[in-house]
Amino acid sequence: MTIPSRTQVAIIGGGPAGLLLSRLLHLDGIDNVVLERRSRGHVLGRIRAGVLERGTTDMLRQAGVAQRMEAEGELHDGVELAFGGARHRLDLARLTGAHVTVYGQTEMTKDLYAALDAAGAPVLHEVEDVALHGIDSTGPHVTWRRGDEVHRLDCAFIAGCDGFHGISRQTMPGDVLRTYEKVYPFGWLGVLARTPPVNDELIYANHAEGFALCSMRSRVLSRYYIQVPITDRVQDWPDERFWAALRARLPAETAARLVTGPSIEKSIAPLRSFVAEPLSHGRLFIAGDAGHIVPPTGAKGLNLAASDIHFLHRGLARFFASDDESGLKDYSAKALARIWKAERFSWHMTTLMHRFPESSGFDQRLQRAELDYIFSSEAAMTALAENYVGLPYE
Ligand code: FAS
Ligand code: PHB
Repeated sequence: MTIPSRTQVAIIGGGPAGLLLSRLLHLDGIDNVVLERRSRGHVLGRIRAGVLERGTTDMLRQAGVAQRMEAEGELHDGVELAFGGARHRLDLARLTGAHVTVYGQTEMTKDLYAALDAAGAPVLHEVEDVALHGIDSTGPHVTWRRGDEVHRLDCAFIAGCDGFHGISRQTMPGDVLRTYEKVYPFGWLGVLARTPPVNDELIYANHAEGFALCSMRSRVLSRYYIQVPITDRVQDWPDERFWAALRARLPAETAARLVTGPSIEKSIAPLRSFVAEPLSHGRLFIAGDAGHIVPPTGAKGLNLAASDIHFLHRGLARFFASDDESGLKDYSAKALARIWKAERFSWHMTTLMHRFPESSGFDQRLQRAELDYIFSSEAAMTALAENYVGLPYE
């Protein structure tokens, strides 16, 4: 592939945010180049999110990459919370008229790559030492290295879609950027296994031993998580120990149905809440994990990347169509308004469902009282359900 020296939008990061933006811009005839640090195999080897909000599935349809999701994804009209030895179903469809779609982030990323490849879109992998220049000018550029060769890409805008550890947020001027963070005193140990899921719908479990989540990728591929101390390492958790801990945190009749098997992926993810403000400066626009992180308890991380791209794509499309900068000027405020609501929901679900090391008997009674209240109140169930299926973008 010839490496372009000029484009309209340089996109840093070839994860869901960067790929979705690239695809939407190409459909509008707006030139762009994706610069991804890792190999494609590495990007596709990551096991991450599994639940798509209605807004995200709409974005994938708009991007013309929803065919496989429509065929293979599962529509879930409900989700369950387990506590006090019993399961309680939240009827998403009855309460909100909406559902969520279970379709792995890995599959979504594959679909986006396939569409970009089919269109011959420039996605450059294994680029090193990406640096952003001139973001305060009307002609920024990006440099990077491949082996001994240094490259330069001139552009009109830079989209920083390079995740929490990327370079884009770091390029924001220190006197402009403000960050807000909360780190949780535990992590999630996740296991992927070729076993039938224990339940048709997801189960989020609050238990004295700690939080657990039963999810899936298909009828034959299960995804499970348990809360573990942040100091734990994957090698501390052989499969047998993991399955025993998961069983102990589920209601007895559910645990009895659990089908175990060898883990095909096992990893520990730390939990944090994080927001960077503003999400734009000059010609640099930040989207997805580059700008915010949520604890996965609310299944919002990937879905927030999609809503950021909704606002950023609209602003860029409006600019290139009619020189109208209004969408770009209000990108940060629009995106942050929705981000903070999802941060609140994700923080709330995390504090409601996990056992905090320093929690007192009083704290644990409060958790139980709130869970009992939720399932005794139509208003409380509706509030939980509308956040879980995804708040409107505007
Ligand atoms: P991503 O991090 O996915 O993509 C950023 C890309 O930029 C990466 O491919 C990276 O290699 C590249 N990059 C980084 N620095 C670069 C540089 N300097 N130059 C070029 N490229 C660079 N969300 C959920 O909803 N549910 C979950 O269960 C869940 N589990 C998660 C588990 C883990 C371990 C992590 C890290 C995240 C998890 N998330 C989950 C959140 C996750 O799904 C993100 O929200 C989602 O990947 C966001 O997509 P992007 O913003 O594209 O960021
Ligand atoms: C997953 O299937 O990976 C998943 C589902 C829901 C969550 C987090 C992770 O809240």
